[in-house]
Amino acid sequence: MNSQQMDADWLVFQPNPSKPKFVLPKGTVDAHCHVFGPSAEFPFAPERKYTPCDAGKAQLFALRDFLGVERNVIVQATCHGRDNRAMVDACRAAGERARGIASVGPDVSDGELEAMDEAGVRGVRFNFVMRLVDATPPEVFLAIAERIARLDWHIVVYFEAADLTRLIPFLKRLPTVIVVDHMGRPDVAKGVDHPDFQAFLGLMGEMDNLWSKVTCPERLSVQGPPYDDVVPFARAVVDAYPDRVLWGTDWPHPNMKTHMPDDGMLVDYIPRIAPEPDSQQKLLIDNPMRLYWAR
Ligand code: 0GY
Repeated sequence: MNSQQMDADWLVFQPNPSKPKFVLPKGTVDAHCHVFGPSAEFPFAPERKYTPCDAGKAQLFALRDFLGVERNVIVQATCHGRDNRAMVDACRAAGERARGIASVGPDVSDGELEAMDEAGVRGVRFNFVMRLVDATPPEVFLAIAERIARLDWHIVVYFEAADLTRLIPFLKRLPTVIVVDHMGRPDVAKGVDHPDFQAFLGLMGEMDNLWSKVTCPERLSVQGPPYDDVVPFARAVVDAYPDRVLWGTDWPHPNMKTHMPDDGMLVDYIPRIAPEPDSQQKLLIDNPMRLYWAR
């Protein structure tokens, strides 16, 4: 099969990121990244909402080694729909150095779940961002949640800040650890003290199974690099819940419109949101190891 043509306005990841000044501690996990294809080998799904550039496992592993990352958590990207083959292939190729998060429908078989578990998949992603996916009824997600809980997997949720209030009753019914992508995408222009972001922090206080990725300053920032306006948000989550936060690059940065981040700069952002060695150890190593590498 020929490769699929990327969208005309697609921004390609930076091929030569800067070398970070911050030296990542040994064992660091990039807990949010993706692979796209390559589409000649792993075609993008017919139901996709965007067609990206190719960004396969070889390029991901090269970035991992360049940045000084030890392990990756590869999250199924919506451009591959529920066809998890590219993500699973990358997990298998990385061996113990990668884990995966899948996207599945109600028709997934127990055998398929077990095969993914064996490849290193440890969770599913429930996506509520409608520019990326069509809506899934909550009962469908809840039925999947019950099944994957038996495998000791967890659930990653992706939603916009405006949807949090509506989703709280649903989140409270989920039986596993829940990891929220990108701090629930706060509107950083409103400031860290705004009731919307305080409600998210409050919910983490109420639900001790709720974790947050303190990822994607490049996506949330209004000011742009070096993302000063996002620092207080990530820092607030790290300070309040140091045992339930994860860091990641989000390489290859799907759907960025304003600019493409420098992955080296995203590493240099870490000490700004987790200044102490103790909080860095938890954010970069202890938390992701507990969640993804317990077995
Ligand atoms: C992210 C963000 C985005 C895309 C996806 O799976 C995806 O397509 O996750 C986005 O466009 O905001 O977390 O990578």
